[in-house]
Amino acid sequence: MRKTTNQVNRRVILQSVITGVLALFLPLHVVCAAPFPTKPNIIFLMVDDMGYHDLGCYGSKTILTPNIDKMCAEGMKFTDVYGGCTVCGPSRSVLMTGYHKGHTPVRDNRGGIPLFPEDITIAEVLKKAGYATGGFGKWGLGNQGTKGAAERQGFDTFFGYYNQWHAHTYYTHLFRNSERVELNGRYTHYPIYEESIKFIKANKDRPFFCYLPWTVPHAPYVIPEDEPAWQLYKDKPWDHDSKVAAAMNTMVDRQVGEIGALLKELELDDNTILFITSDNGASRRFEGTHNSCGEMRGGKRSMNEGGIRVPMIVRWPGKIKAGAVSNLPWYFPDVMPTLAELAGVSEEPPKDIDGISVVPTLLSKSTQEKHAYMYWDDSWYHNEGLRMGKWKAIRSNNKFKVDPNVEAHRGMWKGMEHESGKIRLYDLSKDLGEKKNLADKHPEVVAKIAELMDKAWVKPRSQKDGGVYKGLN
Ligand SMILES: [Ca+2]
Repeated sequence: MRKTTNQVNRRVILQSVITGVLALFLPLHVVCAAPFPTKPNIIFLMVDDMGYHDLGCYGSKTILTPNIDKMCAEGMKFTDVYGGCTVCGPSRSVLMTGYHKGHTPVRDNRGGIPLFPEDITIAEVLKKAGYATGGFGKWGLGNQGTKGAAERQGFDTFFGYYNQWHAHTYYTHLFRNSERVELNGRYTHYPIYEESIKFIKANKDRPFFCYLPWTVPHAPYVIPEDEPAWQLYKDKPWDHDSKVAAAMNTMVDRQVGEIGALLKELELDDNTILFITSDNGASRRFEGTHNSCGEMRGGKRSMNEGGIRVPMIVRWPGKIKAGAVSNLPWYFPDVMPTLAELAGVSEEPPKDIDGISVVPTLLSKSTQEKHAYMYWDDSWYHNEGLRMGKWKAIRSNNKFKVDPNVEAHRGMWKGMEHESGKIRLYDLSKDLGEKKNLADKHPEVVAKIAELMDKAWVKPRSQKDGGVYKGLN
């Protein structure tokens, strides 16, 4: 790692002094436990509803993402990473808490269901490790002013949408630490991006966690007429939404390039680990234009691969091997223990979380612990999903009878495939499209998976809204 700049040197000196002082009071093994001499900055970019195949480096033929493709070539590309859920809110709950969808506090997607004070978030874990914590985009885990609000869940500052339904418009007001901010007609993504940049600059001399749950390319498909990315697509012979979705992704790509340039300018590049992912599968497959889910079946809200498998790029110059590709299956519960290990506080996350740190894989070590299985459920289709090695199983509508609010959604999805309680089984090594149900051929695998699914899901606490949010105010 380069330590040639004043900024980095100051930080190293400061941390050495702190470590030295701590060494006077702590047992030797505690002082030696920090795996990285300088705590890396962490930028976690999670765009919204972007499909697995919507980046050039993941096979897109129509969407231009040269900056992200370059980041991918300079870092590690994961082929088998999954979001926390099929939809926005619960996926964020899984990400923030390290508990999978059968355990995490926020299970439904109505937007205002809050985290509680006793819930431990990634931001709280990193704050304890001395990180500045900032979030910019869509929170979705508690309305402004509630105990679930981001600034009461470990973030020094949060700017953006608190209730995710508010994020269904790009011309509105936003909130900063629960205080309303008028934007006077600006496209919301611009100030969200600008605040992200300000946070990085303001915290260049100390470790920071910059959480970027940006709302694009989530619907509605609107973008300013003078946005440079729009100029690249506005005359394409595609339907309007295909053009705007492409422009939204290319806009993100430009901004990723700008963040990369800023990190170099601030001489933070070598000491910053950057994650790029999406919160769930593509909301629209854009068949015939972008083919956002490729050969995978389903999309957002589906328990098939198209609904939960997401791109994941991790870049850390000098630490992560450039151009590496990993097929390790992992998912959002793993982010908390991974970031905790990077920050040198592996003991901070609750002991019973479902995640496993993937730091050994990031550093190309052979000591990676693997999941016996990964589990999801959704609260809308009442499907459960489980991946165990090559096997992927989906069970429909087995036991979600508890919450009358959830029950109310059921009518919205009449006509869906609901073979109540029956497991469908697919071999992902041969059938990524989940077309051939092998359940009848492998009853022993099905029985094992049914047992795992039964154990993985516990009844959620109340999924009621926080009670403060009224419309968009
Ligand atoms: Ca989403």
